[in-house]
Amino acid sequence: PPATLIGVPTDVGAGRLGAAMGPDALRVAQLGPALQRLGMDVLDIGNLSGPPNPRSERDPAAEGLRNLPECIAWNQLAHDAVLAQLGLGRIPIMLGGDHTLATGSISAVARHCRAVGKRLRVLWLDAHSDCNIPEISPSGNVHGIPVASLCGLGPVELASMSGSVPALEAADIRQVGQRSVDDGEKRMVRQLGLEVYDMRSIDELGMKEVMHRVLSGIEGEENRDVHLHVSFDVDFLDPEIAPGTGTTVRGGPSYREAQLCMEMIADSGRLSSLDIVELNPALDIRNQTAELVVDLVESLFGKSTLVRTRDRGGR
Ligand code: DIR
Ligand code: MN
Ligand code: MN
Ligand code: MN
Repeated sequence: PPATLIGVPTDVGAGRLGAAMGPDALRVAQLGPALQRLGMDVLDIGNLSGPPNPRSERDPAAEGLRNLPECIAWNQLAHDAVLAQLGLGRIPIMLGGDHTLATGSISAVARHCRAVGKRLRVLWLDAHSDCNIPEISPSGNVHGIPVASLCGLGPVELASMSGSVPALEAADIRQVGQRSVDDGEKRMVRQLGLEVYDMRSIDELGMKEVMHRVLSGIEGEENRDVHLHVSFDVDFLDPEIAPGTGTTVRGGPSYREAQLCMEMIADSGRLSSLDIVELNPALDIRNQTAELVVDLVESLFGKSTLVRTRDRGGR
C-alpha cells in the first residue's frame, strides 16, 4: 500500500521542548527507506509549517490550557494534510511532534470514514490515557487531552474538527499500555467507558491475549470495511529501551512485547493510518529511540522473521 510521511514538527502541546525535532530524527533513522525495503511505495512530503512555540518550558502554567491557539492551528494543518492523503488512497504516517496532533489526524480519519462508509477503530498505544479536559488537567498541556477532544469534550475548536461532534465514539477506541492516569482522568476513563488494557492487564493476560482482544472484530474478510488507525505515543515503551521522550513512566512494554504488539496489528491487515508522536531527540541517546521506533514500525507494516501462514498458532 502507498504511504505518505507527513512531518508535524510541533511541541506546543507538550510541557517540554524538543518533540518538534522528532520528524527529522525519524528521517535520520531512515524510516522512509526502511518501509521502502518492505516493498512499500513511500512519499515524504516534508514538514508542515505552523506557529512556533511561544513559551519556554520554565514558564508557569498558563490559565487553562497552554498554547491553545497554536495547538488548534497545528491540528487544523494536520487534519487537512491527512484528509488530502486519505483522498489519494494513501496511508498517512504522521511524524510527530507531540500528541496534540492526533486530534487533527484522527478527526480527518473520522471524516474520511464517514464519507466513504468505513468503520473506524483507533488503537491508542501510550503510557497515558490522554483523556483530560481543561477543568481536570493538572498540567494544562494539550497533549493530555486528545482522546477527550475526539469524544466531543473540551475546547470546541478541537472537538468539532472532524465536522461532527463527537468525532468518534469511545467504543471505537482501544487503549494499551497505560500506567500513569491522573486522578480526574481515571473518572473520565470510566465515564467515557473507554476499553483500556493497562500494564496490569498486560501482566495478567500477556501481550498476545491483549492484542487478540483489541483486534477482535476487525480481522477477517467480513471486516474489510474497518479503517484501523494507530496512535503510537513513544512513551508507551519502557524508558529503559526508549529514553527519548518527554514524559517517561517506568514499567512499560519490553522490546519483545512491543514487537508482538506491532506484528499482531500488521497481521490484522487493517492498518490504514498512523501517528508516531512524542519522540524527543533532545532527550534521546544517540538517536536510539528513533531507531527503535523505526524497527517497530517496520514490524507494524509487516516485517517478520519468517514467512508466516494466516493461521497464527494457538489462536
Ligand atoms: C498528563 C501527561 N496526563 C497530562 N500526559 C501525557 O499532562 O495530562 N500523555 N504525557 O501522553
Ligand atoms: Mn499521549
Ligand atoms: Mn504518553
Ligand atoms: Mn478468536
